[in-house]
Amino acid sequence: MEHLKIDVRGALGLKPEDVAVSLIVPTHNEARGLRRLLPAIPAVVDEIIIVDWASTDDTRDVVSYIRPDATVVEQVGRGKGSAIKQGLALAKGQILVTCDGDGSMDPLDMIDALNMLIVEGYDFVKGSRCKPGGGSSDFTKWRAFGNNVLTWCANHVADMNWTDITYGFNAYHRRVLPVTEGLADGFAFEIQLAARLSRSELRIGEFTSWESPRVGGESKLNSIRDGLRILRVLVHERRKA
Ligand SMILES: Nc1nc2c(ncn2[C@@H]2O[C@H](COP(=O)(O)OP(=O)(O)OP(=O)(O)O)[C@@H](O)[C@H]2O)c(=O)[nH]1
Ligand SMILES: [Mg+2]
Repeated sequence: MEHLKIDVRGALGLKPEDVAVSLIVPTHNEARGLRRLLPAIPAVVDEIIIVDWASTDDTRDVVSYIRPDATVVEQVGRGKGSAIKQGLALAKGQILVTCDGDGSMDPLDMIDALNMLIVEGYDFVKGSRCKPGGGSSDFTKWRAFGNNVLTWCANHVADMNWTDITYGFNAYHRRVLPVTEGLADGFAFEIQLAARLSRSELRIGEFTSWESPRVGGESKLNSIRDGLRILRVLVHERRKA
């Protein structure tokens, strides 16, 4: 596939040893999603880390068949945020990208994110389905409403202009890692991180992304339970501000 050859770093004359890119993917029973995701990862990614929580499907076999070079680790804690923190701690790259394993995200979208980090000097960029050029074929009316409410609350708390606070496709420069310490272990992790970063001196931005419905398997998100947890974390962030 031609797009696999796209290499922001190579175009700048940089080598993997200058700017290595690690991709972290949290998974729980995502064999079908990984069959779509793994073959589409662009060549600029040097290291793939799958942080798996107790999968009982073929998740591990799919990884070892399609990307035998990937590292698969068993999650130590619980929750998506905890899996991401574990992956970030293991990753060796200077640029760290997180992406869901359910096949809903197009890893090619990370090219814009890498461009922003490597060329334009951003420290953290967050994928957005709500900026022009982005979108989702997985938004029901209720999901879009919930996302808008949480994005509005987060912006209110953090005095920022995020357009899509709940989306989990993010790219970090290693400099950002200290900010992740002590953040939530569940789905609130990414929202809390976005709130903290917006109060920091770090340079943050958004890249556009298109989301498809998950390819198979089951959602781990409980809109009400996780939405309430996110709101609680946002209130906590407001008190700290
Ligand atoms: N390791 C690990 N991965 C998790 C955990 N919870 C969710 N994930 C993974 O995190 C990613 C996002 O979870 P999803 O269930 O797709 O959440 P979502 O994208 O908000 O919801 P859907 O649109 O319904 O898929 C997927 O790759 C999940 O397998 C967890 O506790 N541990
Ligand atoms: Mg998903």
